[in-house]
Amino acid sequence: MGILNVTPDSFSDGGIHESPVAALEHARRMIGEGADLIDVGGESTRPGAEPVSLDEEIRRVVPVIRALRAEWEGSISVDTMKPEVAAAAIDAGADVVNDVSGLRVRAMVDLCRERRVGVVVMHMQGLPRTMQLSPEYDDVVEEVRSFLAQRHEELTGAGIDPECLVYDPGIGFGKTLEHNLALLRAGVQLASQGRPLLIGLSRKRFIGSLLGVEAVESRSWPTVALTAWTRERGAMIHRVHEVRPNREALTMVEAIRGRPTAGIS
Ligand code: HH2
Repeated sequence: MGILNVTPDSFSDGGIHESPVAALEHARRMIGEGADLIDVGGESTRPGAEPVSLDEEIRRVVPVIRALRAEWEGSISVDTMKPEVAAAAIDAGADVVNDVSGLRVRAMVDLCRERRVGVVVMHMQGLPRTMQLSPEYDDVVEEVRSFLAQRHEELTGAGIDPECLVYDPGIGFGKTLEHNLALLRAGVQLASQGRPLLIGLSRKRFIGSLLGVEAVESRSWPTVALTAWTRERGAMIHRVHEVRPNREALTMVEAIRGRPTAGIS
């Protein structure tokens, strides 16, 4: 999953792909490098980020999704917590909703069921503005696992096809360094009911903490190493900024595992 942030303030690539033309170019590059899925986001969820208005978020993501859909048949997800944005994105051609709040809003559940889109259900403690102030768990692995399992029951109970669901522990979303490491260690145990596990760790802050360096650019190679590691721990979808090196790492892992590498060039 290649990340396409159409935002002025994302932590890693804010402002770079803000115009629709630049965004589309970046999407094409990631597809050329082997992305199967492009995740378009119009609101930064970095710790402390200010919320964006509905109209502004729609204005950012819809033109990019429409233009990308016109030239590409792969999967396009919209990274949003707002059902109105998700609806506009689906009308424009998105076929997956990536909701970092885990579909807390009932209208989002109804929309995903009615439009029968794929859904990424992520765990987050709190909300982006405050989530890193003092994250606390008794047992982070058990709490995230049981939250995702409970969401599975609730969402399928509300009529969402289980085949549409993907789960994500939400690395960095209301988690300390130790929490993130525990979740990465747990791997596939976190995914509910055998549904695929998605991991988003690309260039995140915990990597900088472990290395003792601040620069976001210095987090790229460790991201690639962790992509290979998390694949071994059962992750099936890897949300990354830099597609080529991560795709190459996955090609190596799949070759060693002896699995077919269909779609990996
Ligand atoms: N991480 C970010 C945003 N969306 N979605 C899922 N499912 N999982 C994640 O781990 C995840 C996510 C944060 O990364 P990024 O999009 O690069 O930054 P920002 O939120 O500042 O735009």
